[in-house]
Amino acid sequence: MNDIVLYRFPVSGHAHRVELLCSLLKLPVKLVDVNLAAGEQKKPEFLSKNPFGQVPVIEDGGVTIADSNAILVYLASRYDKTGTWYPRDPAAAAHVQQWLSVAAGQLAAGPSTARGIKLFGFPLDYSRAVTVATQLFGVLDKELAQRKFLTGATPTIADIAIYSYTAHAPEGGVSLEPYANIRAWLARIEALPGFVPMKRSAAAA
Ligand SMILES: N[C@@H](CCC(=O)N[C@@H](CS)C(=O)NCC(=O)O)C(=O)O
Repeated sequence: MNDIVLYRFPVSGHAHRVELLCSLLKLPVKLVDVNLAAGEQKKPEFLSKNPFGQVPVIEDGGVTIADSNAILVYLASRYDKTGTWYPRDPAAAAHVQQWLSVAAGQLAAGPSTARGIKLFGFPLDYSRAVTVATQLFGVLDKELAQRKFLTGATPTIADIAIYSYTAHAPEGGVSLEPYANIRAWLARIEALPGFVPMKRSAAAA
């Protein structure tokens, strides 16, 4: 199998979730760093891969896919022979999709945005981001009191999509101390064979 090319930014949680799934599935991957600070993602060559001008994007043979959650669906559907990472059963698949929507919704607007404001100076509303993060983590902690992973006893791409920005929430000034079930779940993911971390950034003051 040829390398899957992953266009990423080393401290992007959206890109990390793709790198993490590739590693867990033992897929050969070539990482290509895109210099977001220099605006490389808005240059015509990159826009031809993703017209929204964002990482992550993958190229797999002749297939180009943008959007982290779409990439997770593609990789699990194509390469996970066990069928557990993105289950085919309609109800199980819908439960996974529910968390992918949370990843693109509350996780992006909450912990990810708070981190973006603290680390990169995004001109966005910090107190709103913290409110969304707090609401999300309250729900997540209750859900994870009931099962080992987000949709059941084994991990799926739902867990991978939610993992990176949750684990790095303290970098955005959102503490995980109040959420024992979330912290136990993060540890379970970090114990999976093939787990790779995202580079830590200095925690926000
Ligand atoms: N919905 C997209 C969001 C990706 C995203 O927000 N990427 C950020 C890095 S974390 C990016 O490329 N930002 C650069 C820009 O928007 O110019 C996904 O899930 O892949």
